[in-house]
Amino acid sequence: MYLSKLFIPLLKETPSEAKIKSHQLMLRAGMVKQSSTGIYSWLPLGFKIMKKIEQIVREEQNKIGAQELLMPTIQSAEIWKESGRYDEYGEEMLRIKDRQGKEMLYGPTNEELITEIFRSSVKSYKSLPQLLYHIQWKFRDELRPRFGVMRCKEFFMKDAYSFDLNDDEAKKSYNKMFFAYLNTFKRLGLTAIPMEADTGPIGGDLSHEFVILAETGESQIYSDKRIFDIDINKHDNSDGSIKELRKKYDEFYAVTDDKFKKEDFEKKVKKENQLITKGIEVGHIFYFGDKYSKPLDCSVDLQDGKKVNVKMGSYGIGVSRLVGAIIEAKFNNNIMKWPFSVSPFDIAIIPSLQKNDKSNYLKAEKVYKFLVKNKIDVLFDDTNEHLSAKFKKFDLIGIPYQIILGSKSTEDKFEFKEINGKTENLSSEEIKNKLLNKRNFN
Ligand code: P5A
Repeated sequence: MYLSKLFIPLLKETPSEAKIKSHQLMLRAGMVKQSSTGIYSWLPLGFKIMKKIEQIVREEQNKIGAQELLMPTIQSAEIWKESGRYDEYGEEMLRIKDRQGKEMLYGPTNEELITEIFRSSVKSYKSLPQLLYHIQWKFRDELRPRFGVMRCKEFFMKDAYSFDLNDDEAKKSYNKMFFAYLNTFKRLGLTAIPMEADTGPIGGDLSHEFVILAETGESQIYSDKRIFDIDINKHDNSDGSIKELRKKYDEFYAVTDDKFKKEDFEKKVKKENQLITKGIEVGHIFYFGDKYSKPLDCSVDLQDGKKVNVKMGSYGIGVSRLVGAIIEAKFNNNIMKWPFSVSPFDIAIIPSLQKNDKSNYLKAEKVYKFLVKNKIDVLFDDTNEHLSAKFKKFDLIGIPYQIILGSKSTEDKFEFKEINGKTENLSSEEIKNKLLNKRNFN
C-alpha cells in the first residue's frame, strides 16, 4: 500500500476530549472517529488492527474445539422475559420496538439467545459437551462511556458459551477456556492475569476477569506478584495438565475490587509480594450452572430417561477494547510499537526523497515490489515530506519495522530498523526472511 493512497486522517494536535493515551493515539492516528457519544466508526487503520486481533481470538477458540456461529445483534424481548433479565438489566439495555410493536432489544450479551438455540435443537446427553461462540457487536447504554473504545456503548465482543452435563464436566470447559484466554493474550503481546471477580448481571458463583496492568485501567486489583511468573507453556493441553496449571493460579491471591478482603490479602500475601494497582479488563469468564437453562427449560435426556438442565458458562473477550488496551500497554514516550501479530502492516519503507533525485524512490519501490511479491504487507511512504516529519507520523502508526532509505543505505543493503530496537544493514532477501520467520513464530 502506498501511503499517499491510504485513508488515514492523521491529526497534528491531541484532541482535548481524549484523556488517556490510547484514546489520544487512536484519534491522532486516524484509527477511529466518534459518530456519537460512545459510538465509533472504525477507519481503515483501526479496523485492520481490530480484524487481526479478532482472527487471533478466533484461532485460539477453534484450537479448543469451540465452533463459530453468528447470532444477530437484535434480539426479541421474549427470551429475556423468560430468564427474568429483561427487567433486571435496567437502563443499560437499548430497547426498541418493530413496526408491529413487538418488543426487541439490541443485544448486550447472548446467554438467552444461545440457550434458546440450544434447547430447540439438542435433546440428548450424547450431544454434550458443546462449545459455541460468535464475534459480534454488542450494545450497552453505558451511563458514562469514556476513554474511547475502552468503555463505549457499541463494542465488538467474542462471546462463547459452554454446555455440559454436570458440574465436573462444566469446570473442565471453564478451565479449557481459561487457558485459551491466556494463550490468546500472549499472542497479542499482553500479560493478562486471571483475577477472581464478581459476576454482576451475568450471574453465577465462579468467575475470573483477565486483567492487564495499566494505570488508566478501571479495575482495581490486589494480587500476589508471583502470579506473573507462572509459565503458561507448561501444559500439554490434556485435562490433567490444564487442571494442574489452573491450580497454580489458584495458589496465588489475585482478586478484583469486589472480591477484596483486607484480612485475607494480608494473611495470604507477604508484604514484599503484595501488588495493589489498576488494570484493564480484557476478558471475563463465568460459570453459572443452570441459571439460564432452568428458566428457559433447556434440558437433555439422560441414559435412564430422566431429564437434566444443561450446565452452562459464558466467556467474553473485548475485541474492540483490546485495541485500546494494547496501546495502553505499548505506547510509550510518544512512540507506538504494535506487536507484530496485530500490526497494521508488517513493515514500512521510508525513503528520503530529494527534489531532483529519484534514486531513493526507485530503490524503495524496487524493495517494495519485491516484498509485496513475497506476501509481506508493506506500507510505502511515497509522500514528499521531510524525513523527520515522516518519522513523527510513523511513531503514531506504530509499524514495528522500518526500512529507511537515506544516506546509510547502499545499492543492495538497506537500513532495517526495529522500533525501540537495533538497526542493521540488510538486503531485501534478508529482510523478507526475517519477517517471514517472525510471522511463523506468531
Ligand atoms: C461473557 C460473554 C459478558 O458479557 N456474556 C457473554 C459475558 N461478560 S462481560 O464481562 O460483561 O463482557 C465481556 C468483555 O467485553 C468487554 N466489554 C466492553 N468493551 C468496551 N466497552 C464496554 N462498554 C464493554 N463492556 C464489556 C470487556 O473486555 C469484558 O471483559
